[in-house]
Amino acid sequence: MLRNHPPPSADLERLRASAHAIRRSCILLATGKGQGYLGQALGFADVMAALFFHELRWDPRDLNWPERDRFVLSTGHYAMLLWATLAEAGALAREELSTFATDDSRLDMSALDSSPGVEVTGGSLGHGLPVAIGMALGLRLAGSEARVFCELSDGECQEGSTWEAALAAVTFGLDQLVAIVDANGIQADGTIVVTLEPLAEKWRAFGFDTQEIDGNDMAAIVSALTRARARDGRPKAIICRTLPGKGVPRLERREKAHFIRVEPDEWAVILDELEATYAQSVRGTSYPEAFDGS
Ligand SMILES: Cc1ncc(C[n+]2csc(CCOP(=O)(O)OP(=O)(O)O)c2C)c(N)n1
Repeated sequence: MLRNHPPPSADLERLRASAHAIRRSCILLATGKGQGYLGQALGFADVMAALFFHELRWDPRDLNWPERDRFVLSTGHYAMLLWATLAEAGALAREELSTFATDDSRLDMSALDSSPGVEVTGGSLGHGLPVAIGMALGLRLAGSEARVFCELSDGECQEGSTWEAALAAVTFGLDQLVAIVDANGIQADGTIVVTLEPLAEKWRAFGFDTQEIDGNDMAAIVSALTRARARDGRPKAIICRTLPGKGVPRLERREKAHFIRVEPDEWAVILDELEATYAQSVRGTSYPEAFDGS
């Protein structure tokens, strides 16, 4: 997590606990607004924990450290997940989270480059990877060892700009670039409309060293990130199959999880479900009937 490299060997239980804490914060952020992009935040929390608490070389006390690995959040609407992650790492004061998506807050509903920890304004989908490639080229020219990690969504793999960028990354041999695709199977109005499959084969065909993993399996995430460290002249792609709403059964079951709105009294139930699921996963406790199918 910090400036030391290579990273320490992964403590998977600790990373899972961090992912859980991030999920809890995301639910509280959504609760405060009564709505939010919570489905994908819960789905991608494991990858964020592995990145920020294990793989990235960065400094929570100095987000602009010049030698930091860059993290590009291409999907600006995942912002709450970044705020929750930064707060968990101590890079943001927890009190600031309560300003989320209010006027004059630094923590917007969608990530802006004026916000802490945001390398580039996201949200106009399909732009993150091209920008990440420019960053990687610039860092290489400057003789920096910093790597560039670019999160992008499966919906963004429907954008031509993503594939033009992929061609460039391979042409320039950007082996310090890691594209991390949140393949959660949804987009704005439900499940993916124009098929992307076989997604991993497409990235492979473009020349990326490509891995396809269960993006909610911490051991698989850490292992994929480890392999992606290879400086072999090829950019890396990790296709993460994630479950929108992960950890909250009633959200996992929702067909439309792109933007979550629930009844005001349902937020507490959502938090309870998360805690119960986590307790079950760490202690092997049985699942409370109250949360089963209701
Ligand atoms: C270029 C562009 N077109 C359309 C949108 C509007 N938009 C915002 S989020 C979204 C859903 C895209 O699906 P995906 O990126 O897979 O995100 P997920 O549903 O998983 O959050 C769309 C179409 C946008 N932000 N940018």
